[in-house]
Amino acid sequence: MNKDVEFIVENVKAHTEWFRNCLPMIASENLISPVAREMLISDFCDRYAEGHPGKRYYQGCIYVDKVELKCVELAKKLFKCSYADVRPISGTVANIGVFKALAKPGDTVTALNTAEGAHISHAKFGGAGVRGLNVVNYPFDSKNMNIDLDGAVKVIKEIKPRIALFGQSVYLFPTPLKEIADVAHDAGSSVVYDGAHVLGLIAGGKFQDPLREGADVVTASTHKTLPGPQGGIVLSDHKGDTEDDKKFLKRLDSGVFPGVVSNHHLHHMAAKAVAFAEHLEYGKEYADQIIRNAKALGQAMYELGFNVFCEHLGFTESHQIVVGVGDGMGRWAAEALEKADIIVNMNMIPGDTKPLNPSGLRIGVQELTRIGMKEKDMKDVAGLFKKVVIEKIKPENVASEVIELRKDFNKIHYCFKEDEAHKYYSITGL
Ligand code: DSN
Repeated sequence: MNKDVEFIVENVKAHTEWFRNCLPMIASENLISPVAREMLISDFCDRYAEGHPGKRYYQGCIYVDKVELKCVELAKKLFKCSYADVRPISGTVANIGVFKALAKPGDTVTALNTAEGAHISHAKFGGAGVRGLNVVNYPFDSKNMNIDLDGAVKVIKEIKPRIALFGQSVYLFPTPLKEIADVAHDAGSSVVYDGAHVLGLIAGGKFQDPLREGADVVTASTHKTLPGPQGGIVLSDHKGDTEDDKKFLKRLDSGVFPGVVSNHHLHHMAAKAVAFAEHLEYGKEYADQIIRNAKALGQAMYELGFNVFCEHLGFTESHQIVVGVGDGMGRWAAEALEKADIIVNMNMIPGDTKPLNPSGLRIGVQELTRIGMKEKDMKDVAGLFKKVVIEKIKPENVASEVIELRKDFNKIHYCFKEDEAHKYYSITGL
């Protein structure tokens, strides 16, 4: 190896060792299972397979096709729908593909503002802008940390957007989708729900079910509460049973390929298939424990004096809680916690205007749940947050307590071969 390669390997190893000993609480991350990880390092990672199984532009796809057909079948089963495209390589790519399918440059999409929880791909400066779309924001109810229902209905009736887009990255409570979808359809809009953060909760039957509540399309990434590989997905329950509906599905299909991917990432596709199969088996139990843990962490931090949002609503119905840490103090808190080996992200909260100097933290418990933590452990975690953020104990001194707590959690749960995670110790953060 030369010096550059040694440098890269050393740093990946150092990162892995760090994450084996820390509390990873970024709400958009998770650990894939041992079998899914094996798929990522398989020969699939070296190959090409544009198009669909049986209609490829390349030879050599005999086994790839079998896996991809299984992946689509599992996705349809898991999400109870008739259409699944497993090729998008990220949630943002899935969104841009759907924007391409359902809107033209110059059209308008309605969505929440990023400062109030929307993903950057919903914004003019992100994916929506890439497709040349104008974005009009729904009003936000910051007391209840949710879309303002009456305000959103008014905006949709007035604007008649090509796409009424929903779903959030700061996402505590289900969107009142049932109440809005009919209005959007009457306005001639397609209803698109970005379920990236809550996909595993939806599949586990513990959050809202957007395809049953009026969404024409669900887009998502596949690696947050759904603990799959980094990647994206497009889902719909449109059946293609009329000529117009057939055209709708054809547009969705070509929005993804050739719209936004040429070769999809076959190793990620195989790992998605494993994650879907495992979630069919364990998803209900996993989603249930995630939400219990998030509520327990909210309660424990609240009792320790933190400004945990939405106490009046039980803090959360998802994997996240949001905590206000004082005007412009989000960066300080996140950096101090990092020094204590507690990994979270600073986040804007309603009223903030500076993304790099916000006043809140977004905290996710899906990965701690994945390594086996339960409600009682959330109390310990809350205590560590208090030491760093409220008592302002030197974070480096708290780190040893984090390592001590983490010591008992070194398995990946809610998947097959959970006892074989040790085989991957050199390449996983476990
Ligand atoms: N920006 C990511 C998040 O953390 O929510 C999702 O892509």
